[in-house]
This record gives sequence, C-alpha cells and structure tokens, in this order.
Amino acid sequence: LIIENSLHRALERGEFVVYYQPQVNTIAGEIIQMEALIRWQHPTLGFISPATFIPLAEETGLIVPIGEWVLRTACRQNKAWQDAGLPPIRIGVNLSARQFQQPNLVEMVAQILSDTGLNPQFLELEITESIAMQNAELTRSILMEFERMGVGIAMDDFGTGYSSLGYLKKFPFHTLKIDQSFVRDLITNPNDVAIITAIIALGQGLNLKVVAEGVETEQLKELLHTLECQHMQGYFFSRPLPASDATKLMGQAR
Ligand code: G
Ligand code: G
Ligand code: MN
Ligand code: NA
Repeated sequence: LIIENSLHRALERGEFVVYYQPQVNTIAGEIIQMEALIRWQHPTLGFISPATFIPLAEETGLIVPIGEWVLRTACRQNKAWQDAGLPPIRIGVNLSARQFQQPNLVEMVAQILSDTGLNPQFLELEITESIAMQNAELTRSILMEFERMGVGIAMDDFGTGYSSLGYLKKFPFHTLKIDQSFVRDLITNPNDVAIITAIIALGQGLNLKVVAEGVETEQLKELLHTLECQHMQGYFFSRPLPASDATKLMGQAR
C-alpha cells in the first residue's frame, strides 16, 4: 500500500530513471539496438524492481502516464545519441496491455516521435503475446498503423504465452525475442535446444529478426551462434545501464 501511494507521486517527483540494455549482432560485433527498461529509485525504500511496480502500475492505470514518459525519455535519448554522431541504432520500448486500450496510443507515439525528432525507423515497440491475444482485431489494426508509420514491432517473451503461430502471420512483427526461460538451461537441456532451433528456423522462414534474451555466459553465446542465432541480449554483453554508461559503451563498440 505504501508503494501504491508513492507510485502515484513518483512520476512528478522525478523518481523514475530509464536504463538501457544493448542488443548485439554477434557476427558483426555491433550494438544494433538498446532496450529501455524503467527503474524506480524510491527516496526511502530505495530501488524498487519493475517486476514489483509494473504490475501495480498496470492495475491502477498509472502505466499509461509512466509508459508515455518512458517512451518520450527513450526517444529523446536515442535522438541525442544520433546527434552526438554515434552509429544510428534502434531503441526498444516495452508497451503494456493497458496502453493498448488507450484510444490515442498511435497519436501519442506519433506526437513523441515528432516532438523528439526521432525517425520512426529507429523505434521498436515490444509487445507480449498476451497483448496480441486480448483483442486481436484491435491490436492488429493498431500494429498496422505503426507499420505504416515505419515503427518496428517486436514480439517479446516469445514462447511463454499462447504462442498461436497464426499471429506471426497476421501481425506485422519484425522481431521475435526468445524468452529467457528457453535460453537459460540451453547448455544442459536438449528440449530447449530443439525449441530454439525451431524458433530460429521459423524466424528465418518468416523473415523476422530473432533475438535470444538472457544470454549470461560466453558458452551460451557460442552455442546460440552454432544454432545460427545472430542477435542476442543479456548480462554477458551488458546489464541494463544508466544513459551515461550506455553512451560510453556505444562509443567503445564503434
Ligand atoms: O528490467 P527488468 O528487470 O527487471 O524488468 C522487469 C519487467 O518489467 C520486464 O518484464 C520488463 O519488460 C518490464 N518493464 C521494464 N521497463 C518497462 C517499461 O517501461 N514498460 C513496461 N510496460 N514494462 C517494463
Ligand atoms: O520482459 P522483458 O524481456 O522486456 O524484460 C527484460 C528483463 O530481463 C529485464 O528485467 C532485464 O533486466 C532482464 N535481463 C536482461 N538480460 C538478462 C540476463 O542475462 N539474465 C537475467 N536473469 N535477466 C536479464
Ligand atoms: Mn522487453
Ligand atoms: Na522478454
């Protein structure tokens, strides 16, 4: 309850921070994208994990203004990186189901792109399977509008929801992010190898970029490489970083 009360004030009090985690093309050895991940620095309780407060923000509807703030912050940051002469990359931003129920979602995104001056091709919105399922027709029409604008769409946590393969055909996805739960035990679990092999083949067949999430070790990176997975994200490459550290990392990677 304490958390719920202070969540209402956190935005205006400036307690949220956006961290950035790189997505890497391991063949080229380049950072190709950054995922924006919100962090809450509470003045007395300290750091509160998004795994705790995002569900609460979704219940209370606060995810709507919070999500808008994250999107604006992330787009502004990406434009600043480009203006600083860093190699252009995409920024990935997570959207929640609640945001999809807002009638002005598409205008909100368009407004933020216009305000920040970020070209839509440098934004990718990450949605989960459950969002896609909740109101498939509405979701599809919203995603088609993003597609027309040039904004990329990623299916996040792929494999954990009701992965109806029909959605992959029906919705304009550009990217599949394989959930960490299939990556974690890849070394020891042949079932996970089979699942990931199948997802990668599916992605290749449908011309989707496939990203393995939660890559924590070099051994995992090598195995994924053998399975022809070229795009990865995880602690092995970098933890989510504050903007200043993410900027340094991008400078080094060049
Ligand atoms: O960064 P990580 O540790 O702890 O995030 C935990 C969960 O919170 C993940 O499921 C992630 O997708 C979600 N999350 C992080 N940042 C955002 C955000 O800006 N918006 C939404 N909707 N979810 C987020
Ligand atoms: O649900 P989504 O995929 O958007 O959330 C990404 C979550 O995964 C964030 O909480 C992020 O901090 C976390 N994460 C990123 N890389 C790793 C990793 O290598 N290992 C683990 N355990 N978590 C990771
Ligand atoms: Mn994500
Ligand atoms: Na994920």
